[in-house]
Amino acid sequence: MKRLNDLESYWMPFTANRDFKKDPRMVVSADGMYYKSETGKDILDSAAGLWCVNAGHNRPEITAAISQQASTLDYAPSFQYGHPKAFELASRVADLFPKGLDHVFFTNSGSEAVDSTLKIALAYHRARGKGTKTRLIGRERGYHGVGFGGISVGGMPRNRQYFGTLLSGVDHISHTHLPEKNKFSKGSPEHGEYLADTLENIVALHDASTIASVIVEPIAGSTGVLPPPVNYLKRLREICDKHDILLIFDEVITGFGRLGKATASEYFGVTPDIISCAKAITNGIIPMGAAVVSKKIYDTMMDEADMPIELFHGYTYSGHPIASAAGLAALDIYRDEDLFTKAGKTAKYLENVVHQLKNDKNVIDIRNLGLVAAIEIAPRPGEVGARGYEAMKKAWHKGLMLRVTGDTLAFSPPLIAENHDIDKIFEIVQDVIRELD
Ligand code: PXG
Repeated sequence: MKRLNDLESYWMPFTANRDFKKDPRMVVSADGMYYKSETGKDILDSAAGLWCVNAGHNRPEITAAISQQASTLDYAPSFQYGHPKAFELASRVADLFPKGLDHVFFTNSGSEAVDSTLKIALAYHRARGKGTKTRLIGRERGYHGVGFGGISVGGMPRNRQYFGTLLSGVDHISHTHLPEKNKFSKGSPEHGEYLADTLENIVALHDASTIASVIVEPIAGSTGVLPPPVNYLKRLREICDKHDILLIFDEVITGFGRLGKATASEYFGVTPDIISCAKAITNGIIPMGAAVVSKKIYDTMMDEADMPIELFHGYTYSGHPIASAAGLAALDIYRDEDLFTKAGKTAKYLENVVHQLKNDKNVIDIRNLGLVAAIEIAPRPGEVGARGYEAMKKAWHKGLMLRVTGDTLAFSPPLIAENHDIDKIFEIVQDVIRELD
């Protein structure tokens, strides 16, 4: 197929632009578990796009809802005016999310959702007369998007090092990766609960009276899939409670069924004070995110804020009508097809299949939880990330869309994946791994 434009103008995000443009991996359509490439080849999607297309591609129910909405109410201002679908979607999300997390602040991405959680945490403490609680705590190896708030509390060095001094007053608890003790664990690793106590060190250093919140991904995704150690999140919750620190779970990848439940919070039985979410809220079809907050936070803001506008924050497209319509249609599919439960069942199959690659060439660790898995390949000496990158390119030529982070291959297939799809993904991956030198 002839391309109508050249490839120069588009500066692609998180992409090796020069290399891509020499040998592009271009998709032109998608359906179910598959993309179609520009040359007509079927490409199996092992990553649900970028962890967002949970109900699979090209769902007619969602496209119909979008089209209907676009021709009825294309846009409505989100400041001082409302439209019914945003309220309806907020109620539906609140209903799905853990009890007590009842209020939904809409954004357009995960990065904005994260930054909104941080701002809400600060504004909440101030509203309740604890305005000294301003420090934002994140975790090493965390990924919280690319806004300045998100990269400040985030802990992936390359996402931070090029961008100046970031926010001040930020600190990080320890990551939970203990490969010596935990490698090839199935599900949550046994060792590492004690690493939650690194929050106590931070409290000892800065004093709780200066700390607003701690944000973590319940399962660290972008850094290479690190499921939390057994009891770790519960322990973190206890320490936050002890010191009056808000606990924020960044559920941008875990929200809407990835672990077999609506949220990771539900899966682990640990309820934070705020959850950020995005991606699968609309099945990825149109951008949307949200900060979902506790009744305690919302009520405090409503009761204590001294201005008629309680929170000086929001986006032109918060609760956009078309995104709201897409969100409602996506949630209907999740419910009607019981997709979260399906994902929970397929997760067991995935665990079994992925760990069969344990003895393959250069495989140094395999991790999994829910419908998420990772295979870590030993880095080629002096060339960290090269094998991962080559694996991604080889997989494309074999008909597989594969996400890599460094030398870790990460899997997050759509929740509609059948066991035979899982088999196919790992047949191709095994081929790829065997070809890597
Ligand atoms: N928080 C978390 C936990 C995320 O995983 C974001 C925030 C930011 O969301 P937006 O919508 O602003 O991109 C994310 C995004 C990958 C990968 O393959 C992960 C993300 C995005 C792209 C690729 O690891 N997560």
